[in-house]
Amino acid sequence: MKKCVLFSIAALSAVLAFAGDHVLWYDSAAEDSMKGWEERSLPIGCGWFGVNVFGGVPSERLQVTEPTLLTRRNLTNALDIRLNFPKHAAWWSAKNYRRDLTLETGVATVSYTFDGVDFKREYFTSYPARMLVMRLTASKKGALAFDLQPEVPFQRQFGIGKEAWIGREGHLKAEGNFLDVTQRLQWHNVRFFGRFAVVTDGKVTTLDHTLEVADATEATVYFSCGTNYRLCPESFGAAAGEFSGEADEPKMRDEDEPSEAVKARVAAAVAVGYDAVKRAHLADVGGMMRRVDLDLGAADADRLKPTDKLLAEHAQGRASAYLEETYFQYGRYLLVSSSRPGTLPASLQGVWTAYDKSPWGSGYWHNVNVQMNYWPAFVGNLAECFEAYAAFNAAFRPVTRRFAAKYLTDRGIGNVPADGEAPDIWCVGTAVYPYAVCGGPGGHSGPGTGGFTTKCFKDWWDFTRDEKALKQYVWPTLHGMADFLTRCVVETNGLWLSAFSASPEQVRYLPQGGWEYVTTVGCAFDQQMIHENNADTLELAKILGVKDAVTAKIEKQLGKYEPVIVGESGQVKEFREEKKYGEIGEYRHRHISQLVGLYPGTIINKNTPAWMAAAKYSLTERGDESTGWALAHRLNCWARLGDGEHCHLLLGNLLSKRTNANLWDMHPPFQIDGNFGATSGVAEMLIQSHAGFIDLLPALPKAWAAKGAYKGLCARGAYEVDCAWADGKPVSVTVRAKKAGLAKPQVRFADKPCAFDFVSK
Ligand code: FUC
Repeated sequence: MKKCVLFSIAALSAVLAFAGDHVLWYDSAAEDSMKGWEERSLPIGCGWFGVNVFGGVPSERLQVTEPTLLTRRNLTNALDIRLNFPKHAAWWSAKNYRRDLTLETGVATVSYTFDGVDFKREYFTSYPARMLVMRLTASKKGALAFDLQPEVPFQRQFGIGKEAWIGREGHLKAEGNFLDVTQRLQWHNVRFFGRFAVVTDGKVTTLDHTLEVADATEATVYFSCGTNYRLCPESFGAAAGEFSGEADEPKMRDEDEPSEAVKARVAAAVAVGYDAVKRAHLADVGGMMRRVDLDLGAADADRLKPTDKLLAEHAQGRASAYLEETYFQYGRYLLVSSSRPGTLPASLQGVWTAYDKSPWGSGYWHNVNVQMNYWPAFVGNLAECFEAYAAFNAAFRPVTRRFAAKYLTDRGIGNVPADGEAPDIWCVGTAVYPYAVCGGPGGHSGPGTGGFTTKCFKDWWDFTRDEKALKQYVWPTLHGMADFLTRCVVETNGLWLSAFSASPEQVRYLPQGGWEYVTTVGCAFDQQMIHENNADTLELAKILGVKDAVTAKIEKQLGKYEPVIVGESGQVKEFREEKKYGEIGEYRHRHISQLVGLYPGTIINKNTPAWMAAAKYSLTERGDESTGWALAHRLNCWARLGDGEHCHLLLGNLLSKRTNANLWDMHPPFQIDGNFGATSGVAEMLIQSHAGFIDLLPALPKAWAAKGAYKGLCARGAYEVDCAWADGKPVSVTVRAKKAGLAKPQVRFADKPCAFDFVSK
């Protein structure tokens, strides 16, 4: 008890205000550098665009990412907003500095005291208003003064030929209370428009490209932006990523220029005012975030510690349940902030990049990364976040039809669809960008990438039983992929094996030096994902009453894919040719592609104990050290194996070795998939539902066993589950049907039926 005395009243009241919520907070600003951006800036976002808050005292930097602002396969920093506070140049005189982000509200604040006056900046990005709102206040009348000064980074002259892809120009125009930003990126003819509007009780002066606010007590700055990007098959280009030159690259249309829409949004926000815009934002983000509560028994004292200190303690072996809860909710927060109906999906960096050329172009990588982004969506009660990916996938699918044909032709597989046949056939290789699909499977990743993708769609249906989504997206996506995958296999000794096959990015080191990707026939990744896709498609065909050439083919081939083979070491064989574990490929490769049937797939489950044992062997040999997302995939797999201690170890490794002070996951560099995969991994520790029943607390570690609870995690069959536990056993369980007419599900704990309250709809 005595210890409480150590906490200052100010710190305590700050905590009470956030009771129950999860807050990232720091007692210093992020350094104004790439390192500061990656490690310490705080991300807010509304799917349409993302913003990183640095929180400097003399000069605030708010870095804006607009996900369609690409310079040929490279997402680039859209804008840096500077708020300069000339009167606070002596930043070291600032007291009580705090910078925070509350996950349940999506509001970031920066506050400090200067010359006895309390200054506060509040920031949020509203999805309904498509707006960044900056609210600045001073505790003393007229003490607030700042300049608003945006900068368009990385401008370059327009070029010709190979130089054209970097051409970028930006213009600023300040007039009255408005400041407009126009940009043009040459390569895809991207036109960007952004508008700021300042509403204040002080004076606003226009100076060149700056708005100066003086003698104010409060000021609200609204900012919205957009581009002329259109999500449709034509935007993916005639050559769709075959790198054949500028002529084949899509160009956006001048007539879709976004300025009128942006101006209208800003005018609407100004008209309704700050309170109304904020209310709508809180209802939106709060509504989604508060669907799920997780209580792992966090210590109140941990709420009082800055996030970077908690993280440092965690790395030294003092696990913090509060940090673990926060990290779990952060994955949900990042998805809510980066992927919404109507926006682009969450990319490799979500919707945040400050780079000129971001790592892997901030693309959508289909051999694990983009799927991982959506693993927490369904179990985490955020199904609508997946709509952005579903719409994106629907837009690029038609473009891949000819890649599917080319893939089959190039490899002499036959089965090439004739014109008019197989209207929804599609395929996916690895990289897709907003303006390009980079070919079909091949190289380092086999056609199983498609089954890996359709798994998300099957989960969408399973977790929601949303019939509209089933007809509009789920069925055509699975069916078209089944059409492709059933053609990719050839009959070999009674089995149907992927004629070209590659376990994503597995390499073989050559005796003469160097390395090559391992390519083969029928490796586990492809066979498992072909099996899962085909089985899922057949299940849906039965629901929809469809019988056609594709389902006939599946019926002929399913059961002959041999998705799992146990090898001489007792491992799940990654390659058919392998006898002992690790004979072929890197022993501790980051990808665990031979285990995709364990997670996110379902064929390796409690009903297949021999395969579970083999999966455990392979996972153990693969090791607990890897890149961020690779640890997250391992975490999900260990949860499926029911090993809570191993899960907790991996969660610890992620937090202590692959997590920045702002809790962003590090591949390295920053890649958001690890955040999302970690969130789904924690959920998998607490609830699973892939084996025909709801399995409660399947991988609860000792550290969380004494007492805890969750509310609102989801299960297949369209149920929401609340569960409180003590001494590692459920003490109160409620299952709510999300749709009318659903039957009571089977619920188990430790393989035995478990009592629960059922609430039908
Ligand atoms: C896959 C991974 C890499 C990286 C890249 C973006 O290719 O193998 O590790 O995450 O995607």
